[in-house]
Parts: sequence; structure tokens; C-alpha cells
Amino acid sequence: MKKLLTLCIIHKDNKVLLGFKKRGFGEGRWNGFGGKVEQGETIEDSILREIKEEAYILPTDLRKRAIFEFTFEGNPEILEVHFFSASEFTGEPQESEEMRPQWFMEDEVPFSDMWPDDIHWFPLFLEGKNFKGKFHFQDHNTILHHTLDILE
Ligand code: 6U4
Repeated sequence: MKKLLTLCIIHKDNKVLLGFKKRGFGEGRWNGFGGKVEQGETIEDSILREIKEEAYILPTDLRKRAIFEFTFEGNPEILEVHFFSASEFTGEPQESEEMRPQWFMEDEVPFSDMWPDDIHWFPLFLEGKNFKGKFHFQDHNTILHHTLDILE
């Protein structure tokens, strides 16, 4: 069983825009913006809707960067997360019910308060690479095994 999700990080002038997740899956962690793809919407519609709902901005140069598969021990569900980046957007990032946006310098990304896979793929993301990754978790804090491949 696959569940489709989206994720987007804005990357501009050596800074990244992350959101502190106030509720739901990944609560208490800094993350990109995104969420579940709803029935009848495309993946791109979904990421634009989510980032507008969560931070009140509209990315204008969305770029597909990666596909992740996240699985958890003892759970057959595969979370297929389509990851995008953008550097341009309209609007000003603002706090929503779900997320508190904040800019971080590239070398001050708060990995200890993020999903544990992020530290593995962030370097590829910052270098501009496209990639795919599979991460199998024991629980929300522990990765049992993973693969990460650059796409040419
Ligand atoms: P609602 O609709 O509020 O129940 P919620 O449970 O908050 O949804 P949602 O829709 O925000 O979840 O989706 C989870 C978000 O977390 C998506 O943008 C994908 C992202 N995500 C999930 N696993 C991740 C992981 N291991 N690493 C990561 N982002 C992840 O960096």
C-alpha cells in the first residue's frame, strides 16, 4: 500500500526556509512544507496547495528533485514522498496553524530537530543534485537501513 505525499524546501542565497511543525506527522520537527496528495489533485497541485496553506507563499520556480520511500518496521505502508525545491516565490512566509516558517543558513540547518533521514540527503539537495532515497525506520528516531542514489 502506497501513500503519496509532497515536500518542498525553498533554497535561496545560501539559506533554506523550513517550517517548525506544530502538529501531526513530524510534530516538533523542522521540515519542508508539504503533505498528503488528495484525491483528484496532481502532485504539483498538491505541493502548491500545501505550501500556501502552511506558509502563505507561492513558489514560482518549482523543481522536481527527489522521490523518497519511507517505511516503518512492522508496517506494510510505503510513504512515497515527492520532493521539490524552489528559489523564487510570491508572498511573505507567515506562520500558520500547522507550521512556523524560519530561514536557516545552509551550514546551520538544525538536523538534531529534524527527521533523521534529512542529514543524509541535505548535502545532495544543497549541491543541486536530483536523487532518490529509501529509508526504513525502526521508529521515528531510528533508521535501520537506507539507500540513496543520485539521478543523472
Ligand atoms: P494532517 O493532514 O494534518 O493529518 P499530517 O499528519 O500533519 O497531515 P502531512 O500531511 O503534513 O502530515 O504530511 C507529512 C509531511 O512530512 C509531508 O510533507 C512529508 C513529510 N515527511 C514525512 N516523512 C518524512 C521524513 N522521513 N523526512 C522528511 N519529511 C518527511 O524530511
